[in-house]
Amino acid sequence: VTDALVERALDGDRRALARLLTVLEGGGAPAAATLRAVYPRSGRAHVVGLTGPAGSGKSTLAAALARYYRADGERVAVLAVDPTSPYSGGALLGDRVRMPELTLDEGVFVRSMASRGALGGLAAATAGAVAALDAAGYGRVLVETVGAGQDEVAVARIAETVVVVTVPGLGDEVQAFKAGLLEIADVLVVNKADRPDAGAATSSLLALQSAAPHPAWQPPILATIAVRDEGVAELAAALEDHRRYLAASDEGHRRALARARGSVLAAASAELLARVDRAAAAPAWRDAYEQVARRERSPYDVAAALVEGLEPEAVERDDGAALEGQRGDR
Ligand SMILES: Nc1nc2c(ncn2[C@@H]2O[C@H](COP(=O)(O)OP(=O)(O)OP(=O)(O)O)[C@@H](O)[C@H]2O)c(=O)[nH]1
Ligand SMILES: [Mg+2]
Repeated sequence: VTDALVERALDGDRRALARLLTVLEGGGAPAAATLRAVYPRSGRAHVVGLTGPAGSGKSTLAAALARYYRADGERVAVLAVDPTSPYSGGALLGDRVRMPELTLDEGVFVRSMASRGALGGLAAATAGAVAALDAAGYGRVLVETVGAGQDEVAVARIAETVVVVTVPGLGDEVQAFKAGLLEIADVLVVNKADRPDAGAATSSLLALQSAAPHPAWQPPILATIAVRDEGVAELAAALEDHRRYLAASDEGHRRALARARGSVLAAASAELLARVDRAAAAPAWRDAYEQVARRERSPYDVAAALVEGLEPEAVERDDGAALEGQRGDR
């Protein structure tokens, strides 16, 4: 990665930015070097996560929000992250189809990411991509993720403001939120409000919410019809309210620290996994696998030996000494 590529990308060259995101997606030392250049110049964008069940209308809503912000002259990036798919090509196509007018707009940048290439590092890669888009001057960065598993929640937590998009008629609304979706929601959206059972969905969310009231910020519950741009202005206003709330309270700082910790953890996990992967591929371990296959050794024991023997240093580091004083900290 050249400094020139970073400069061009942050200067508004969209092809350079696309290449930068590919580098970040790939992980490893090139991604680390890129992020080092980009990170100090990020921190201005409002990063909004859109998550929820498959097909609830997240992409449609992201497009509607993008149009709304564009009408105000703001620059918008949409990052569609699919933790369930190893391929990013298909998702990108889908988003293109739904956002034809936006892909012609120089003020909008749409990108899909999948777990391909980022070995266990989707959250790390996403955080890097968000930083790059932010540094490139996209004032609104919308991050779409499907689902409610651990990876999805980890990705959603990259955002400052998390919107959980649900739809009427999911059946047991409680089921859908079990995995912690409700806990991470800053704004709740009942999309497809053109459906007859939209009122019931809103009521059940309200009931759930009153069972666990949040003292400082009660996530608003909004109805939208994304396909008709209905409720989008109200959603944008709620996002702005939440951003102001974060800025005016300790919560903003607390969350920034939690995000910092989360992104360090994600990067550390990806790095460790890459090291383990490299080590496990070494011919020296072949005998050990034979022994495991013959049930002479347990996978755990071989794993312990593998971890024990990990190369101490794989990635060029900026400042190793900075970690010295942190040892006692859990
Ligand atoms: N009736 C109705 N349909 C909608 C609305 N919003 C989105 N849809 C439709 O719902 C379908 C799914 O919308 P998407 O925006 O792709 O949903 P998504 O949540 O991004 O889907 P995944 O990314 O696959 O999880 C599309 O056919 C949309 O046209 C709405 O407000 N009302
Ligand atoms: Mg989508």
